[in-house]
Amino acid sequence: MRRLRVGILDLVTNGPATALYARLMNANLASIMPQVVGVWCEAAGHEARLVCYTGFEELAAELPARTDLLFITAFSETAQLAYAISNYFRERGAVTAIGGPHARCYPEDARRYFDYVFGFTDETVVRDVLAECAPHRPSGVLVGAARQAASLPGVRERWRFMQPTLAKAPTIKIVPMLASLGCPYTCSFCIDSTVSHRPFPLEVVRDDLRFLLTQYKRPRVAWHDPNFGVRFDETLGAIEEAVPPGRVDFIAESSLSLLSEDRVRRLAHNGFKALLPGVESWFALGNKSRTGRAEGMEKVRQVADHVNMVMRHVPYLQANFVLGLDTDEGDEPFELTKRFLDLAPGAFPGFSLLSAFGRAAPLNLELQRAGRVLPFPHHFLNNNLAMNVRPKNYAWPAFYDRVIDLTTYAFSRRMIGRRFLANREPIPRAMNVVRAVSSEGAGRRRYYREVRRLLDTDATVRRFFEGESAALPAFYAERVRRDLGPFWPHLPEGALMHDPNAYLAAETGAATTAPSTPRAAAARLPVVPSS
Ligand code: B12
Ligand code: SF4
Repeated sequence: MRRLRVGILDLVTNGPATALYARLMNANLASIMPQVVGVWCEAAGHEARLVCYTGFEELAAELPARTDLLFITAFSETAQLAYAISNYFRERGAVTAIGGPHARCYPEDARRYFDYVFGFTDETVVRDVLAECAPHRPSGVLVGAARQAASLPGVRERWRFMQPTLAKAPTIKIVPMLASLGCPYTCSFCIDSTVSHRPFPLEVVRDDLRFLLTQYKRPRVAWHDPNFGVRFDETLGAIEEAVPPGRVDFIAESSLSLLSEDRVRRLAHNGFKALLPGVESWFALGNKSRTGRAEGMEKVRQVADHVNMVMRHVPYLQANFVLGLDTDEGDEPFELTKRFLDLAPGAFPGFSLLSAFGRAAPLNLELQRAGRVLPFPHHFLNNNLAMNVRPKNYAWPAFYDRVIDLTTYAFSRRMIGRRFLANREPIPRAMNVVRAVSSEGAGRRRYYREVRRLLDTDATVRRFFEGESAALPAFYAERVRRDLGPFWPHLPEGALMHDPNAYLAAETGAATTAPSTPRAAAARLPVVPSS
């Protein structure tokens, strides 16, 4: 067997970062899978080195010079950087592979720039690729397991790969963990709506928590489970068995519907310090927030009461909203969100512009069929730099006016002050202020204002937004060039743009080796050259 020099690159961001919040938090946004791949590569007898790019490193200097196989983990917002780096390494003789949200959402596009594109990944799939490790050009192969893995290496095994990244976090260090994959719910906008729930063996969870107590006096853990609350009693039971109450601080994403007061009390007792429920909209998705058929102001009151109840026990809560959903029309949805902020001033609002991430969700097929998905470069697809779905009920200027108005309200001095007073503990208070005055509040408002100005003054921008022209306005191209810096010249020809309807094309018969949905892939996809 050839002992490979394997490089693993975790792209947390797509260019140099400066914001204070990024300085504090980016290293805490590292993904679990690059660490897992490192463990599997070493177990297979190869040499593995992981680099996590947080925006503060000199990336070109950090990358391993001599690499046989390079794995890159990318969100769509880091896709262009990933494509450029892949090209750079391929020119130097390496074979390249991509995994993560971008590979799952845009496999047809990613295979143009990588030799291997990973879907669901388990140890066998990685070993197959390590064994073959061959170039596949011009079109890479799609590899993946038929379903999510039943378990993944835990913190103890990943520690060697995780530690150097945690060392980059200046104050708060957050360890990423998983107790499950997939979700039993079927929210049509979600990547996990077609992925069955796979709870992990709780023995690994218990062992990891005990291990962490030997490493940190008071560890902080972020659960990356798509919906932590699903196997509530069993997982909490495992936590209670493994660690004394309150010795570990936890952060988790959970739908509000799973957070009854009894459960919230139990979470608080066990050290849960932050929860990130999705509210999404006042006119849809009531099943996620336990509001049933309630809509409009009635739903606002119910959700605010629920959030305030949670915050009586758990000190930090981020309530997530999607702006621009088809169920929204006129001022009302935005005004209702403001009323919610008045009624639940302690919650930090996380706003996302409606985005269709390729084949992430069944709903995207409908949007592509309706011709509503715009070809914004992936670089901007992070839920706020661009909205790649033309809104059903708003003209663009009116939509941006409302987004700016809501962002201004949510991050006004008055709301920052009310949020500060409504939170009790020092870290949540400080975190909320930093987020509001840094990239998320003030930064986004500035950016939205610029986009709004361009909608009036730059015809190329307006035509692109209206879907009348596919020519990328200079404003966007220039930003990618700036972010990619020394890697910009390595971005392959054509790699700035993609086919926004590739998912629909694949579903309606155009050739592809990608599974149409994760569940439709009945068997492991072999490592085969593409057509
Ligand atoms: C947990 C989570 C987070 C966490 C942790 C992020 C992280 N670095 O891992 C936090 C809260 C920090 C977060 C932030 C963001 N997130 Co997020 N997040 C999720 C969530 C809920 C779960 C993802 C997860 O970790 N699952 C566990 C892993 C193990 O499983 P998996 O993702 O299915 O991965 C499998 C394969 O893809 C493959 N794989 C994954 N990575 C790799 C890497 C390699 C090398 C290989 C070979 C294979 C491989 O193996 C896995 C097992 O089969 C998903 C939604 C969902 N339900 O999946 C959104 C999701 C991934 N997030 C999304 C987005 C947009 C964001 C943000 C940009 C939002 C924002 N504006 O802030 C940021 C980006 C943060 C960053 N740069 O790191 C999108 C991504 C869409 C896209 N195509 O880019 C998703 C899909 C949600 C959505 N809107 O649909 N997120
Ligand atoms: S949005 Fe949340 S509850 Fe709905 S399918 Fe996705 S992970 Fe599950």
